[in-house]
Amino acid sequence: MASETHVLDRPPEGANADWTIPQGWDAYSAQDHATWDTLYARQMKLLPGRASDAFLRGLDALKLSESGIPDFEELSDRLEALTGWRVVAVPGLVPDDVFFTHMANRRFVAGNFIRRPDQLDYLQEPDVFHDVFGHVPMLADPVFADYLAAYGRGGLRALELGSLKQLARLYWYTVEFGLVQEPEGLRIYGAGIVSSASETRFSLDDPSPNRIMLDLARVMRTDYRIDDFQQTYFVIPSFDELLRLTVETDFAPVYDAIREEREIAVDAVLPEDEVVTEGTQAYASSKA
Ligand code: HBI
Ligand code: FE
Repeated sequence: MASETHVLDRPPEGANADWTIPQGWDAYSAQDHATWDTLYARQMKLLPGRASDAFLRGLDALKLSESGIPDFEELSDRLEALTGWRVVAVPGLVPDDVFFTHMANRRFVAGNFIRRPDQLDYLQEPDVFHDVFGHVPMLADPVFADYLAAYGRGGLRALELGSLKQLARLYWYTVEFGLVQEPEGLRIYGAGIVSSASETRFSLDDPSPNRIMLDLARVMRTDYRIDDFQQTYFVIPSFDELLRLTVETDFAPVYDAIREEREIAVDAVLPEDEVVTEGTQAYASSKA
């Protein structure tokens, strides 16, 4: 959900040098908690049978079903006992090096604000519902938790190599908008999808988008949309495979190889793609 325009270049008033702030749980209004409960109830009507097993197990393990916006300290104590991750509050999008340093140290940065009741369906910046309901349950899964920590380390390296744009696409098409194959069929694990009622349906049920098996170099060349449904979703066979890919790949030569190649359009299907479903792109052309 990173929209570059909103990233400040220094910690705002009152924030620590690492951009963390107190969550301010006592300051949430009854309306804030009610907004969380409304969003939670709406997603839980949709997600059983659509979200990955790991996501649903994470919701239970972290007791996110309890009412109201979670207290990050209590949530982090449960999460840390499972996979060593903690959730830290930040005022909004943080700079890349800050983001990746926290991630490499198993600290997930989460906005402490929640959307207004009139923004239930969409907001540009990640709020506490996108960050905590969308991202945090997957961090209770040991394999995915290792993947995201490895991604954080990879992000710091990509910064040094000037290849962050390519690596950000891997994040986008996995952590934000990823699908995974399970015995009963495709399931959602991407935070941007599980936290959105409309995209939860669209990503699995709509004939419009492509669904293509993830190939690392292919994803890192593929553009993405930050302001509308994805026109292509990438599918992984398992989280074990995603972790293996990330840990076993030396990214530097991949960055060099794809730097010479053209970017791939959001709706493209290539001859070498392992296609699960080729989309009609009817949604995208209806919006054009
Ligand atoms: N990238 N640099 C940067 N900073 C962020 O805060 C950030 C990001 N990428 C994705 C992202 N935040 C969102 O996924 C949050 O939900 C974490
Ligand atoms: Fe996000």
